[in-house]
Amino acid sequence: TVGKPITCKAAVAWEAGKDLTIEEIEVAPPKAHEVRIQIHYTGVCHTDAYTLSGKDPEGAFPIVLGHEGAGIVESIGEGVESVKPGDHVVALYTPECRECKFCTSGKTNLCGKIRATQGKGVMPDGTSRFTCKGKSLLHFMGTSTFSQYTVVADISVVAVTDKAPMDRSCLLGCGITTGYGAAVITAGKDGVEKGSNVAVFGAGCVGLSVIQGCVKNGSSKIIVVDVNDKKEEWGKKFGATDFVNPTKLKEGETIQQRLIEMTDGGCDYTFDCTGNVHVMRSALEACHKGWGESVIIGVAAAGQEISTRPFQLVTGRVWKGCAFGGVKGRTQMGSLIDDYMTGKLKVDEFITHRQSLDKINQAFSDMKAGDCIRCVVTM
Ligand code: NAD
Ligand code: AHE
Ligand code: ZN
Repeated sequence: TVGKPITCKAAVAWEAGKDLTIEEIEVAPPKAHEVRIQIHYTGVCHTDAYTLSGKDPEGAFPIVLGHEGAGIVESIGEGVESVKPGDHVVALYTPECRECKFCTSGKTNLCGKIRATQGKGVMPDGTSRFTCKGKSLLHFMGTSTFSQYTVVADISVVAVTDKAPMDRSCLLGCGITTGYGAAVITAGKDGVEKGSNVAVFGAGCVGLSVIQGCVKNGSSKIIVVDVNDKKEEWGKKFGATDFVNPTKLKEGETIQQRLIEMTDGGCDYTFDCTGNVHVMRSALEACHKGWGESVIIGVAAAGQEISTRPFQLVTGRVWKGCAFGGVKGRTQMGSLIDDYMTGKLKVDEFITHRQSLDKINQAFSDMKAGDCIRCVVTM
C-alpha cells in the first residue's frame, strides 16, 4: 500500500537571516529505503543558527532546519529493515550505511553513501518530501527535525529503547554525542588516556560533553577555557578541575603560555568547541611538544581558515577534527542511551530551556544568551 501525504506544522526558513515561520506543510510518504518519523522533540544547535545566518556555504533556502531530534517511526518505504513503525528513534545527520568505502574503512564515522545529496538538501533520489504553499522545501543535514513529520534515509536513523525519554534523548542526536565522542573516540587511539592533561576551549553543550568524556577516561587535569566566567561553575559541575578566562590573563601573557605553565610543558589533548579559528590556533599551540593533540569540533564560518607555524607540527603536535564525535550512529547510539539510562552519562543536566514549536525563534534567542546550554523544543 502506498502511504499518503501528511499535513503538519513545521518551522520553515524561507530566507537567510530571517526568523523561522510556522507553516502547514505537506510531508510526502517515504519512498524505498526511506523512513517517515513523527518528531516529538528537537534540540536547537548552533549549527542550525549558522546555516540560518547565511554563512554556511552549503546552506540553501527555503529549508526545514533541525538535526537534533527524537521521535517515533510513522511509516517506512519499501526495503527498510532496520526500523519499523512504532520504533522510538534518534535522527542521524551522520548516517551509517555499513557498505561504503568510509564505513568499511574502520577509520572514520563519516559515511559517503548519501553525503552529496544531503549537502544539496534533497533525498538520495534528488527530490524533496516537503511542500509548502505549492513550493518545494529543502531538507537539512538529512534530518530536518524542525517539522512534526520528517522523512529521512533509512541509514540516517537509529532505533533506541522506548524507555528512554525522547525529550532528553534528542540531545544525543548532536551536541552531547559530539563532545563525548571527541574525547572517548577521536582523541588519541581510543580517546584521551588516564592521567592526561586536557584543555577544553568553550564550555557550551559540546565542551561540557568533552569534559564528561575526559572524566570517564580518567584525565587528571581538565582545564576549561571560556570567555564567560559563569562557565567555571558549569565546567566544575561536569568534572573540570581548573578554569581560565582568556580575557583576564596577565599583561602580555597568551592563553597558550598559561596552559603550558599549568601543565608542565603543554596539554596532552586540547579541544576547540568554539568555532573560532584564532581559538583553534591557541588550542594547537597549547599542546605538549612531541605528542600533544588538538581536536577541532567547532564549525567556522565560510571563508575562515586556520593557521599556525608548520614548526608546531614538525615538533610533534597533531591537528585533527571530527564530526559527531567520531561516533557511528547506528552501531554506537544504543550504548550511549544505555549509559544515560544507567546514570553513567549526564543528559538532563544540559537542558536549561524549553520552548514549544510556536516559540522556536525564542529558542534561537535563548541559545544565543550566555546562560543557555541547550533548549529543547516540544513539537
Ligand atoms: P555554545 O555557544 O553553547 O558554546 C560555546 C562556548 O564557547 C561558550 O561558552 C562561549 O562563551 C565560548 N567562547 C566563545 N568564544 C570564545 C573564545 N574566544 N575563547 C574561549 N571560549 C569562547 O556552542 P555549542 O553548542 O557547545 O557548540 C560549539 C561549536 O561546535 C559550534 O561551533 C557548533 O557549531 C559546533 N558543533 C560541531 C559539531 C561537529 O560535529 N563537529 C557538532 C555540534 C556542534
Ligand atoms: N556545511 C558546513 C559544514 C558544517 C559542518 O561541519 N557540520 C558538521 C556537523 S555540525 C553539527 O552541529 C559535520 O557533520 N560535518 C561533516 C559533514 O560531512 O558535513 C560547511 O562549512 O560547508
Ligand atoms: Zn549540531
